[in-house]
Amino acid sequence: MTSTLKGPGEAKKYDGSALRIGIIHARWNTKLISALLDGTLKTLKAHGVRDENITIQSVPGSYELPLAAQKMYTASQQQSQSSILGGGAAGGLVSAAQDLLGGSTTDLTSLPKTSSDQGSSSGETQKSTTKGLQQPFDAIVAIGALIKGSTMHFEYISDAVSHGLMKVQLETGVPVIFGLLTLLTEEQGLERAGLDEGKKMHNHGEDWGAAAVELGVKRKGWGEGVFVE
Ligand code: DLZ
Repeated sequence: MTSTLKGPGEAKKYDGSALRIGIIHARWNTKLISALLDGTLKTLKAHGVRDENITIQSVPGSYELPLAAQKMYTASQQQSQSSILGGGAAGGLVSAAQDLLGGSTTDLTSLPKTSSDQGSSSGETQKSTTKGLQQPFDAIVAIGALIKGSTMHFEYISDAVSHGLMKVQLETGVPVIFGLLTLLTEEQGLERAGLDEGKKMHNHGEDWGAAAVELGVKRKGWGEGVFVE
């Protein structure tokens, strides 16, 4: 990564091996999204986050990101509670109660849930793997790329999604990493996804993966009254 004035500075390397991370990404502007997703995964893994502890889901466009992030978090809590109670009838009761109290999560729980979800249309469902951590997500990365067109669409969606993601993280208390590019031109997107010929910038997904690990580790500390630096 080149050193410039702008940017988060040299990140301390946090240990992500005890973290469970959710990634929600839009499918609009797929070329950018897939590079940004790769960048995010690269740094998550470089920080020790294991494959089986990363759950990836997709939604059509960025507008869907806040709701999906919120519901993914609820689903991860549901999985965690079911696993504590050993699943089966008790787990089923917990799920049913959460459905009544927290609104239905049926839409997301009926979709694939692990990093093997790459837009399968088979409707195949996957429960939390027994290999992976059974805790709720420690951080969620929301990835999207909005490109300005000739109408006000871009302004409305950028604003709604930014506020929506902030609301989700403050209401759930789980860090939601802001992986939304709000682009005036396609070229800006290629640069920020590390895809431009001149390699003007690095892949911003790499920053998002590192931010997810740092916030995941710090939040665990805060929960225990410890300030991890
Ligand atoms: C409709 C639309 C447009 C025009 N542009 C984008 C975009 O640049 N990036 C993006 O992520 N999504 C776009 N969308 C789709 C909306 O986010 C949303 O999926 C639809 O309006 C359906 O709610």
